[in-house]
Amino acid sequence: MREFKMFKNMKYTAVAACALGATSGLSAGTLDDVKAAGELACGVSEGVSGFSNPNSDGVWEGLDSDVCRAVAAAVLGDGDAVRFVPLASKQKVLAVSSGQVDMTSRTTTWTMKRDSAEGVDFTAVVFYDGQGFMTSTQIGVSSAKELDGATVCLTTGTTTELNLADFARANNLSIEPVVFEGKREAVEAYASGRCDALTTDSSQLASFRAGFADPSQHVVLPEIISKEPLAPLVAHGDNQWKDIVTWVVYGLISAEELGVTQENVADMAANSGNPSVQRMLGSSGNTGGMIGLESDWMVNAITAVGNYGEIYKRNLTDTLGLERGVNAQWTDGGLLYAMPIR
Ligand SMILES: N[C@@H](CCC(=O)N[C@@H](CS)C(=O)NCC(=O)O)C(=O)O
Repeated sequence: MREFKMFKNMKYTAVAACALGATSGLSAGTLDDVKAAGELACGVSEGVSGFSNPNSDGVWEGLDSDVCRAVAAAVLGDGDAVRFVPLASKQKVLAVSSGQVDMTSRTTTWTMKRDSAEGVDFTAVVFYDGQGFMTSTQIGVSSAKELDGATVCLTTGTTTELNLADFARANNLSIEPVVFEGKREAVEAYASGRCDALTTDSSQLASFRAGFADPSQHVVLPEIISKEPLAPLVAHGDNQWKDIVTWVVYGLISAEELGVTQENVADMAANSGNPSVQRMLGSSGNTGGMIGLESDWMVNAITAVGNYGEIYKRNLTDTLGLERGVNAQWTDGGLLYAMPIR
């Protein structure tokens, strides 16, 4: 058996980096609440570049941040009317079900347990992910199946824990999880050599690796051990609000499919002869009215952040080098298939 550093029976209990604010309680009228507040309270991560991460000016960037902006633009006509609320993994479901935030857009995997038993609803998948492993090149493994006897850092309250246990059992490996309260603690512990490997969604591994002083000293192993469909969350029980967030995401994906971009959206709204474009942009019928919004709901969303492909390119391809892969449109062999706006 390979020699790994052993941290058996150690459980690091660092304090979560983000405090929960006061909860406003459940509301059946989130749309009215958001309008009255004049802003969308959107739960995001503690900082994952490419998904949600504040830049040096404190402006939140990333695909998940842009989904928050798109919803704010569709609902309030202003993509900047977002209050970003960073949440540790273990807080992300409760923050929605308790009404502390209006939604989360935060690398959260759609699972049956969360959807059925934890007071939240998932909306539409924004990124198809899967769990992977990263190790230091000094460890010298090239497959996750060589991790017998290894310690693996992860964050509590994530899907990661069960997946890791399943993977270890299925492959007859003895893997010691080292569990942390927050992402920062887990990543820092891994970087400082306290674990042999780090496990989480593979997109996050790419993000964390890119942030290391010398990324070439870390390797993401080839195995993907789970399905992690990531989707924004809303509280269970407010169907109109769920419809709004769901259809804004489908609108962003549809816009890419229909060739509507941040640059051409105004022109398309005025001049497109395509009935699908006309319906989405409110130049024929009133799809916005079906969900309690103005007819220009998607014009505002696309003006604020662009279509899904533009959002993906800006945040994930240009910065982290992530290809579209399974997150390509269904017309390009991927899994993105927006329900029709009509
Ligand atoms: N998709 C996973 C979450 C993955 C996740 O959150 N991972 C840890 C990895 S260290 C984390 O806290 N990431 C940073 C963050 O989301 O703030 C889930 O829904 O449970």
